[in-house]
Amino acid sequence: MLTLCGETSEPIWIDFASRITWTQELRATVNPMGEIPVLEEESRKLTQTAPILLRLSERFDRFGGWNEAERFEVLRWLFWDNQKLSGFMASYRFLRIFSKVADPAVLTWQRRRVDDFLGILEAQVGKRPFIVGEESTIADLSLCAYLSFPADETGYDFAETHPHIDAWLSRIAHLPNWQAPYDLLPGKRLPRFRVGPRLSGRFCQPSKGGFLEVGSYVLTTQSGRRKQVEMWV
Ligand SMILES: N[C@@H](CCC(=O)N[C@@H](CS)C(=O)NCC(=O)O)C(=O)O
Repeated sequence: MLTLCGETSEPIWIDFASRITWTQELRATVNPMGEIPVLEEESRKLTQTAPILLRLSERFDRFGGWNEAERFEVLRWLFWDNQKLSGFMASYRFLRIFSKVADPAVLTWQRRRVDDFLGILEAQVGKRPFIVGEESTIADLSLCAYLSFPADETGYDFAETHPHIDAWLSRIAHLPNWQAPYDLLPGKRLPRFRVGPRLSGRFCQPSKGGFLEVGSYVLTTQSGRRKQVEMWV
């Protein structure tokens, strides 16, 4: 939102993967709700994306809708997104991509819920260019957030499964100053490997399926010898 408004901001990387949001220190000093994102504004720390978006929309007089009916729609979709689409998509992506202990039954259940929510979004953006009408609003920015990650992270190839969502995401990506998440956010994309390094002519699969991460692995060669390898991108 700040970037779309032509504003500069300084991103601060935090070690989310190490569960920093679970620490008392973060809750005492940054956000008692134990969540990111946080927008620091003149030493005030603002949290929860929907009120942050509303505040920025008011401040910059952008993306807020043109009349009362549109502003009501913006609120309606923001609330829906927080509870439903982004709410589920965020944890689905996290469990699917980053968790080593994701229960397949939970993933299946989440996927079914996300499928349903995407169907609702597909119908909405099939009828109008943006969520509430002809122009983009913060409802679009909220709803597109988790859908703007690469397909191997979302688990959806929208061009195949949801052509209206795909076209809507493309309209958003063409807004002046738009930047995709990995161009905007600090930190590195987690490297993921569908197959590991070749050893003795074989591909090494991670023991429980899923993806290998950079680090140190013990591999067993065809001759049965164990070998320590480091994996880098
Ligand atoms: N409703 C919140 C959701 C924020 C949220 O869930 N953030 C995740 C990271 S994307 C988080 O901090 N999770 C920490 C946790 O669940 O322990 C918002 O819109 O800001």
